[in-house]
Amino acid sequence: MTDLDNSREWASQAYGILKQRQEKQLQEKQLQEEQRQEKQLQEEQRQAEEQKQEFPDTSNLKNTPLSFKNDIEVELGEFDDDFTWSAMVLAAQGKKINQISIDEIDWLTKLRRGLEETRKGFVSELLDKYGDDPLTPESLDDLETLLIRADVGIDSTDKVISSLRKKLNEEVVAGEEGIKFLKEELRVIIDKPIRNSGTNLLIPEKGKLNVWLLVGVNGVGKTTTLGKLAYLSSRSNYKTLIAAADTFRAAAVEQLKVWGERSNVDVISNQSKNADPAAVVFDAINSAKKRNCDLLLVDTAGRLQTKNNLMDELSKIKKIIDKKVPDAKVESLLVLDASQGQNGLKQAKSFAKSADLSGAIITKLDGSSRGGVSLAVSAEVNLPIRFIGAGEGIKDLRPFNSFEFVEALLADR
Ligand SMILES: Nc1nc2c(ncn2[C@@H]2O[C@H](COP(=O)(O)OP(=O)(O)OP(=O)(O)O)[C@@H](O)[C@H]2O)c(=O)[nH]1
Ligand SMILES: [Mg+2]
Repeated sequence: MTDLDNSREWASQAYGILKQRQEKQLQEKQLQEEQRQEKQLQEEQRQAEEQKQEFPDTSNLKNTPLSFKNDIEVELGEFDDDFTWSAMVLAAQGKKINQISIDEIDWLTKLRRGLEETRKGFVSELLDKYGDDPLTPESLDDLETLLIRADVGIDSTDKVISSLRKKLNEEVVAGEEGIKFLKEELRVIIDKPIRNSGTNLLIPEKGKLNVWLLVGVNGVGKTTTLGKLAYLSSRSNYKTLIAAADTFRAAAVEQLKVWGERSNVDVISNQSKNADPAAVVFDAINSAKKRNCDLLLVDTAGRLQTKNNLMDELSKIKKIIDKKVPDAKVESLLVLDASQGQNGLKQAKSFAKSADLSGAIITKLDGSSRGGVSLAVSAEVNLPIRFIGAGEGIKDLRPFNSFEFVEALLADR
């Protein structure tokens, strides 16, 4: 492991490598574009020759995949504080300079900025206030306030603060050391359900159909998250299919089709009004089997846990999957909106009771002041967090990494 504070040099080298790599890619792209244009010109000239007197047929222009124009590669920004911090976090995880990508830097930058509201500069305030002075019971109170304010939850906060108090009783703890200790304690809490699940990273299992159901109450970001997951999985070469099983909301299918187009993934739907969600899943499984798919992503309607019929709907979907593909690897992922804080935690608890959940996805970590709810979900609902979302763009979702999350949550700048 590289010391976070001694990694500026590392970051500077990484920046140089990434910049070179990006310039090379740009040159290659330009060359490809020139070749493409030249070919197109030749083809147009050939066609013009052939159709001299004919009226031009423009019908095929409709199919130009304009949506791919949105898929612009991330640009490497300035070598600034964001870059340095992101590179340092990657270095601290033992990543080699030539292993890192612009996407990773961009994501970490977004995550740290997204959690800014949660952090509210408190850590730097704390460090400014106490500097390297030993932590006092008073500073512990400040820390406690931060954690509660960030919706970390009473249980986890108590646990962390009492460990720190214990340490304080035994030895002198400087401000920075206290933060380091705090980070470690938070990681232990968040990693526990992940370790218990036996799977560090949720990825589709090869050789069988994986079915991931996205469930959660209205508006938490299920459909958006599914769109981002489709992109992530198809880009990672998993054969992916989408089932539009939210048949309650008229616009849901259209919304999914847009996401499907962006990631080049097909959407199985039934446009008729009040179609049975389980029937859509039935059709989607048939298509997935025929196409030998690795992953079927199922979008479901916003379910209110108080409406039992909606929960019944979910178990009906599960029964269909069990019956049609008994050896499928099924994941029920609860999508939670971080900005809902303790409310989200309540939803998680009640879903966990009625739906057989296997993991959680936390969305809208950008611009929320309650990102700490992720810790409460781990500690109080015992759900492994599998992905986190911090933005509305297609690349704004990443597999969950507790080290990066805690570093961003308690970053001191
Ligand atoms: N800022 C931000 N907005 C998000 C994020 N994820 C989703 N959203 C926005 O949240 C809103 C609701 O997202 P949807 O994906 O439609 O939510 P849903 O859970 O499918 O909603 P229903 O289908 O109505 O239950 C949209 O405006 C999304 O763009 C995120 O990570 N960050
Ligand atoms: Mg939706």
